[in-house]
Amino acid sequence: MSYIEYNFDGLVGLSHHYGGHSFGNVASSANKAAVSSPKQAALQGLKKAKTLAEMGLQTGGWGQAILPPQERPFLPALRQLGFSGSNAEVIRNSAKAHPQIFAKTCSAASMWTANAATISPSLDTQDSKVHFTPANLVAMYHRSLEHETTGNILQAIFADSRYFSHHKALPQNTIYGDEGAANHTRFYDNHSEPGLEFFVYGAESFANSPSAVKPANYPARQTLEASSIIARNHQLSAANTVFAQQNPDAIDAGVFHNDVIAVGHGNFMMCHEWAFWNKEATYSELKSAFSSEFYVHEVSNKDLPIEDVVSSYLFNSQLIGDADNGMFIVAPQECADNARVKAVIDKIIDNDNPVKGVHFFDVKQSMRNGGGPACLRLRVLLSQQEVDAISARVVLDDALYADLSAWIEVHYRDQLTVNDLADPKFYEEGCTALDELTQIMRLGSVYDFQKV
Ligand code: SUG
Repeated sequence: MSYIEYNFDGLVGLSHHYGGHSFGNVASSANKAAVSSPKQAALQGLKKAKTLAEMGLQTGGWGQAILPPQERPFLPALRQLGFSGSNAEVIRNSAKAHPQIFAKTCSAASMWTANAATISPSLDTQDSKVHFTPANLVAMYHRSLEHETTGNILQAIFADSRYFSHHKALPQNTIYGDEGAANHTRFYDNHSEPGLEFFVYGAESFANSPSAVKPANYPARQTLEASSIIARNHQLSAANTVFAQQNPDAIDAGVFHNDVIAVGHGNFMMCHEWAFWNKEATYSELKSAFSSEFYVHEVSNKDLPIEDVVSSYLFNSQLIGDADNGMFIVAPQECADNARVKAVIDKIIDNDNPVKGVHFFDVKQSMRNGGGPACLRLRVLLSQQEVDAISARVVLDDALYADLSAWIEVHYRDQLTVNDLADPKFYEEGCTALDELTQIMRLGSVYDFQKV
């Protein structure tokens, strides 16, 4: 049976703003209160997805799909915090009483679908179903509001229980902090055979001795406990699963997810030398799981200081294609503008590994909140039968691209500040837009609008 990898890119939501909501994410803190452009952000992301869809179609190597945004402000959260009355009253009163909390309920962070869920393809699971676990994202309040709607969306798209198995998000506690696919990579030799699932965690919750390895300043968002539960729930075999810890110094330098410092695909991984705590053991565990060649391209801190890793987001590139036809790096434009990063990319392309070239994309609106090309997509490996079982309109073809572009042009604001979010009209605009989107994408009722 043939399998194809789909990149599900997150459509940027109408409330995209710079709230400085993510402690430990350098870009998010640095751009707090900057004026955002939700329209530009959504169009930039969609253009990247469209370009990759066309390239994938030409080579037949991969597919491209879209995940919808979530409703914001998220009124169920504000009501849970004790604000009551009509929608307009809830919005006005909460924005006045607790502007910072209110802004968090407006975050469009679900655009970074690499954090939406962890997904194991049917090739890797004991029951031969695709397994989905929405990430609880408990480390940041604004992101912890995503998992329920994310679960609704994934269940609406992958509805056929013959092929798809959905798990609940892990318990809402930092012991089980889970940030989804940003800390999960699937390596493989061949698209039609079981792969190697690689889980990277920031800390072990129950290793509380004074010598426990953990960051000193910023949170370790993913725990070993969370990754282990997911591997168990997804029915992965121990032989095809590898766990590794992030280097805590990297987290303290602003590397809040593994996908800010390492990216892997097929039989290749490129990473910075500070990516893993016990790097030699990690590399050799990965290599020994492969019967054929497994390539690791490690970039030294001398060639690329950690500050450049965080500002350029080189390792938040996507890797697309395969070893036979060549892999390509899909990098943020910021990498082309940094001479040191550019030199590193040239070296990767020249070296003995499957990478043949690079494409740069402008996703600046997202980058200013710490989200590069890889953050914006969730990888789902599917057989043709599984693709055929999807009834929602999510695969990005010319017609869906045209409909989504027109929808963005009509409903999105050119500019948005945090103050604009407190206008009840903004919420109403969002509900109207998302109602229309559910029709365009044939999603059913995935949102929780409160029409009072
Ligand atoms: O969780 N930024 C996101 C960025 C997520 C990037 N994802 C991956 N690396 N996979 C985060 O920190 C900032 C929102 C704000 O400050 O307005 C934010 O949530």
